[in-house]
Amino acid sequence: MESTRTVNSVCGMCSARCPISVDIRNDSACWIYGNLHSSLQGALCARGAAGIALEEESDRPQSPLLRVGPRGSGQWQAVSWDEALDYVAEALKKSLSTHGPQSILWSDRDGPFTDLYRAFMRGLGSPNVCTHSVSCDLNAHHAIQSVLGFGRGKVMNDYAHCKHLVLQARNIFEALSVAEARAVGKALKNGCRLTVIDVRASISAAKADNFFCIRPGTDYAFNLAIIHTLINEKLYQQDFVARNTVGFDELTAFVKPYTPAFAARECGISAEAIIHLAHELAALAPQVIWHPGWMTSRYANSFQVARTSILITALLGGINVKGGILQGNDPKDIGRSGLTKFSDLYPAPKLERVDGVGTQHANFDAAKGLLYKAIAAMESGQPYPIKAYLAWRHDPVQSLPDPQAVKQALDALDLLVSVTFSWSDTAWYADVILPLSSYLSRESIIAAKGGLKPQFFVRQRALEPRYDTRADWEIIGGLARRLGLDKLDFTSAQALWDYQLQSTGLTVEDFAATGFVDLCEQPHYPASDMLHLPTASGKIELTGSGWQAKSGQSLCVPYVAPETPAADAFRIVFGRSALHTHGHTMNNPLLAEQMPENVGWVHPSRAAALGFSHGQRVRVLNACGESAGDLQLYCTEGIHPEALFMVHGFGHKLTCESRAYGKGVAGNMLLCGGLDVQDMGGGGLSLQQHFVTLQAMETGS
Ligand SMILES: Nc1nc2c(c(=O)[nH]1)N[C@H]1C(S)=C(S)[C@@H](COP(=O)(O)OP(=O)(O)OC[C@H]3O[C@@H](n4cnc5c(=O)[nH]c(N)nc54)[C@H](O)[C@@H]3O)O[C@H]1N2
Ligand SMILES: Nc1nc2c(c(=O)[nH]1)N[C@H]1C(S)=C(S)[C@@H](COP(=O)(O)OP(=O)(O)OC[C@H]3O[C@@H](n4cnc5c(=O)[nH]c(N)nc54)[C@H](O)[C@@H]3O)O[C@H]1N2
Ligand code: SF4
Ligand SMILES: [Mo]
Repeated sequence: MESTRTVNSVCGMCSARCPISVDIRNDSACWIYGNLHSSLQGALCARGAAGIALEEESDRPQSPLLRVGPRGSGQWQAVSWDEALDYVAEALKKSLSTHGPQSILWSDRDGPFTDLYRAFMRGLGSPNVCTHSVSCDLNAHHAIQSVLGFGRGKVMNDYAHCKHLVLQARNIFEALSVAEARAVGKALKNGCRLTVIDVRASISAAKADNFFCIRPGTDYAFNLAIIHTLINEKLYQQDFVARNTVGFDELTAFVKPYTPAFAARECGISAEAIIHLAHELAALAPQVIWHPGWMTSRYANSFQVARTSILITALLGGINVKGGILQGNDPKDIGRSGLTKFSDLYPAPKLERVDGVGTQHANFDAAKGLLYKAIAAMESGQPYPIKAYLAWRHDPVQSLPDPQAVKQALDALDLLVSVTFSWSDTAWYADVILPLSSYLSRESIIAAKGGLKPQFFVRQRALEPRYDTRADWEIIGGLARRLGLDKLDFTSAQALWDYQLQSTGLTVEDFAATGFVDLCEQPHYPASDMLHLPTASGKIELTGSGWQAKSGQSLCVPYVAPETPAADAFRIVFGRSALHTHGHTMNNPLLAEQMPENVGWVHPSRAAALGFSHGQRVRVLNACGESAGDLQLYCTEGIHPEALFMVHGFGHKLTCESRAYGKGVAGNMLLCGGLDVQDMGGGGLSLQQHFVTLQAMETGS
């Protein structure tokens, strides 16, 4: 019998990218666990453990595929890598010569492994790189930038020293990053208080000292009332605010009308409870974190909800202090050299972006982009046409609202390429599928993680690919070679890593023992409590003065009450389950067994009034009266009566996904016209500004 060997690598089942160790026997993975050298100490979530099932899964594209029937017909021809890459390279050359480099669009899921992709797009000369962020964290990202000058990726929540954590629309114990959930779990054991503000009783709510079941869409009123109370009752950290903030007087005047009594009427939470929370927070300040949220593409005011959450932490003195929100360190902040970037191999394109980021939207981050605007340009040709689109590790058809509208725009393309390891609605609609090896059978570029202890980490190839699939760098290299971008044609992973490490004093052997290299021994906290932030003033900008100077729009935006659903309607509300990642684990044999479909959470009083009961199957209709499929009702007192909650990612309609096919409801089908429903404060989509109705299923249907 062959002995077991262990490879340290990086989980790829979600974007948290936990450090893992993989035990391998007889060329197969037999066990995956959290890297013992890391803070995970062996721990992993259910999805991480189900990585072996993904590897062994045969319901996935097994070789490059070229579309032979109409788009979306599912008629494919299996081809060799040379044929597929030749096809894509020729089509890209045609776009370049006929419509210019700016006609090529790229989107991906962002994160630490994207530098090579960015270099490829720079090499082509296109400025049009977008991420999934418009449907995820863009509002929080821009909100943090408007107050603190740095973005979401640099935020470090110092849970270890925090004394009161507030989670508002943030479900840390189900919408997981294992290290973060463990850090919060440990903090709670050590006495940290937890307040959860949610529209339903999540697992995080079950662990809370205070749980506020808030009326959906009214969080902004709640936060303004907390700010009002902190200021009015002088509960804020006066020295800290005087030294480190600008805009206090303007903020004070703005929040004046937003009393706890006002918020109580909006949110359905008593004024006394709001005042009590403000006092509780002030008593433990400055070791307080009001989490600014993650999935914040929910409402027309989600940018303001995230912005006011940072303001509350700031008023309590919790910025850049132990136990609060810190600006994570880059290698250079602690005197170390960073990785050499692939994107430095080519100059940044000077052409204007198709989505207006940097011009019309001067404040918005070009590293994220506004994907829905790029998609609109496919159809309108304005400000210029987009003709080729590479969706890399991204399923825009399933993750953006209104799949029909997205597909209609995609129809205007000359080329749609999907690079993916699983089937997805976008892959199904593509002209070419380039199948990526699963994360256990590919290596990735070395990645840098900022934080109190910055780190480099590497994904090693634990196994050889089971099918005719390739690693990212092999696919980029193959395209680069054909397009004359020789600098990106790396012949081995070793060559790729050597390039990145050239000025760090490290070699890839330094990663062998643990899979990562810590760049300092001890956590690096700021040396002084005098802040030097990357804002225009260098201070915390309470009214977003620097942001406003660029956009010309005040950030003191009045609260607008959300619409109340009609008597037969519910506001659609989304979230995650700890057992699935978005839309790409529903067909995983182990996870499908644990959670085969989503259910619709509704309040029993609403169900009863409409004649429905717990466990009944109902059809869910969008506001245009179209059916998105059917699901089972889960009646619980633990949800606000206005809301219908479902876990995102189900309702797959691809027959090639044998386990996921036809199970549950796809949320994006419920968002008709949703590509045009946005929060232009932060640029994110408003996926919960939509209502749905329920219909009884006819017997036998
Ligand atoms: N209605 C509704 N819509 C939503 C949400 C919601 O709650 N409700 N949530 C939103 C949120 S927060 C997000 S982040 C998005 C997620 O939306 P997406 O980013 O589109 O979701 P995923 O399913 O994670 O990944 C998309 C595709 O990438 C492939 N993939 C995954 N990992 C990798 C990888 O490492 N490399 C490559 N090449 N491919 C990979 C998968 O096979 C999958 O087909 O959806 C958003 N859309
Ligand atoms: N298991 C698992 N973990 C994941 C992911 C995954 O797919 N699966 N995806 C990762 C990604 S990309 C993201 S963006 C994060 C998302 O992380 P989170 O944003 O924390 O996750 P969600 O479950 O989308 O939403 C959190 C909570 O917001 C609540 N909520 C909805 N509407 C409102 C409202 O109006 N007010 C308030 N106060 N609460 C509301 C929901 O009920 C839900 O419990 O999770 C990450 N981690
Ligand atoms: S949270 Fe779970 S699925 Fe995501 S990277 Fe970590 S172990 Fe993998
Ligand atoms: Mo997300």
